[in-house]
Amino acid sequence: MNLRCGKYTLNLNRPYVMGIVNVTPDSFSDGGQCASTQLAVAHALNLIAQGADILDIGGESTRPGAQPVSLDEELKRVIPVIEVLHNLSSVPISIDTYKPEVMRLAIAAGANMVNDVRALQEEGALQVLVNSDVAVCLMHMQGTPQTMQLSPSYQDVVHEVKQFLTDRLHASVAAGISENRILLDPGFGFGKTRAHNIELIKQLHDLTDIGPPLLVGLSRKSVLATIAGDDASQRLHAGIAASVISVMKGAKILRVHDVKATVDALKVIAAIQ
Ligand code: 8Y7
Repeated sequence: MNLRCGKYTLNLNRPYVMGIVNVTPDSFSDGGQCASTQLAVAHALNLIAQGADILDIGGESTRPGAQPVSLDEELKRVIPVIEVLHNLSSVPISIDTYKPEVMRLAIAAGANMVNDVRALQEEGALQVLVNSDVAVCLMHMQGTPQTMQLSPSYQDVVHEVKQFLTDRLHASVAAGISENRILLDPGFGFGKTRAHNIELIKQLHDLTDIGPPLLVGLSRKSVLATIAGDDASQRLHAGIAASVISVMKGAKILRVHDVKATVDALKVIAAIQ
C-alpha cells in the first residue's frame, strides 16, 4: 500500500508515526514570531530524532471551543517553519489546515501532505490539491470546532462516518486527486461523545473497507481522560493503549504528541507479528 506524498513515497507496510508540531507564537513578546519559529523547528527535529516518520505542522487550534485565527496570522505562524524545515527534514512535512490559501502556500514552501479536518470541503480546497502532487488526509467532523462537542448525535456513528469518508474520497478522485494520494481519518473527538469515539475504535477495521489507509488521532484526547482519569501522564498511558489497539484494527498512521513512547509500543507489535 504506497502513499504518494510529493517527492516521498510512503510504503505503509508498517505503521507510521506522525509527530504533532503546534505553532502558537506569543505575539506579545518582542521578536516572538522568530522565537516561536525556532522553537517549532527545534521541536520538529526532536520528534524526528525520536522516530517520527511524518511531521504535522499546525497554526490554528481545532480543539473543542477554540477560536479561529485569521489567514494572515496562520500564514505567519506556519510558513516560516515549513520553509526552514523542508531543508532540514528527512521526513515528509504535513500542513494541518482547512484553508486553501494556507495549503497552497505551504505546498509552495515545501509541504508534502495536507491534513484537513474539513476534508477539502472549503471552496477552492479540492483545486489546490488537484494542482499539486502531495498527499491529503480527509477527516470526518460533525459541526465545527466551536460547537461540535455541544450535542453530537448520530443514528449509527460508524455507518455515517464511513459514508462521509466514502463521499469525500469519491469527490476528491472525481476532481482529479489520485487515490494513492489519499488518507482517511474518522476524526476522534470531532463532534463525538465518549460512546461514539469508543464505538469507532471498536469498529475501526470496518473503515479499511473503503480502501485508502487510515490515519488516527487519539493522542491526549479527552476521551482518554474520561477512561483513565484526567491527568496528563494517564493520558499518555491510555493513549499508548489506544494507539496499539488502533494499529491492530488497521490504522496505518498514528498522529501523536508522544513520539518516542509510541515508537516503542509499535516495536513491541512488530516483534510479535
Ligand atoms: C486530529 C487532527 C487534530 C485528528 C487529524 C488534537 C489537527 C486536536 N486532531 N488531524 N488534528 N486527525 N487528521 O487534540 O484526530 O490534536 S487537533
